[in-house]
Amino acid sequence: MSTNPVRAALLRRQPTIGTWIQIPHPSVAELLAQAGFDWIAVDGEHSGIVAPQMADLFRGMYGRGSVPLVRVRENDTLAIRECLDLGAQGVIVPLVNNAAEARRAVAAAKYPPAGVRGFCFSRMNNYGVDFAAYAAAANEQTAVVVMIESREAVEQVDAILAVEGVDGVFIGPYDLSGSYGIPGQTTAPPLMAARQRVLAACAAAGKSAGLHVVDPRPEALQEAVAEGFTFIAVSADIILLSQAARSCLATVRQATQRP
Ligand code: 3PY
Ligand code: MG
Repeated sequence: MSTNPVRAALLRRQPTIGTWIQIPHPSVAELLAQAGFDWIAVDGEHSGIVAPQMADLFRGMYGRGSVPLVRVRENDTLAIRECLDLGAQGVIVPLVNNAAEARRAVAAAKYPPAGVRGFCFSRMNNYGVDFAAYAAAANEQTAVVVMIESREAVEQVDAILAVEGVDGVFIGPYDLSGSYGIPGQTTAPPLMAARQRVLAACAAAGKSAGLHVVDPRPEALQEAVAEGFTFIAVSADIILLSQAARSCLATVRQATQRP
């Protein structure tokens, strides 16, 4: 198993820039990997993408330099194991509220004795050809990032970060805004205060802070970097496509309406 540069960067609090896939076609993975993202997360929670499609998306990234990650369907041992067996080099686990839930996520991603991941022959170890090498390296090379998406998670962030094997936390701004009773108001003062709380906890724990910048306005991306986030997800395939299409169309419509 090759070294996972994303996990190495997480542990050193160095920046990595990723993006998000919700469209289950390998061309999307090829296009985004070619664009040069450090990592690409396949969204298993909100897209309907299923396991065989994930494997094809990883194949699209293969050889193009982007590390394949998955935002797993839920904090569940089978959901996490399945994605790793298909070749994900790390998991982003949604809706982790406290240390016990963080420990459950880490355990699912690590082989015994550190965790409860089951051994098998599958895509991640070249169908068993590289069984021994993968089994020896996987716990060190597999990234585990847990999502902070609730008020409870913000309050418990120090305990979550103290869990061994949590390489970083990643704020889901929309669920977080919903948890504060202001869905969609992702930059309202309580949300910005929550971000600062999470950033300070990460600095104290020496672990990485991540943010999904869903609407990729340049100012929002610059602000995320300036605040201190290092694990940054830039938008998602559906949004990048939608925004580019609307923007080009608006330009042409405007041009064609000139007298
Ligand atoms: C959220 O904003 O809740 C997310 O999960 C973004 O990935
Ligand atoms: Mg969410």
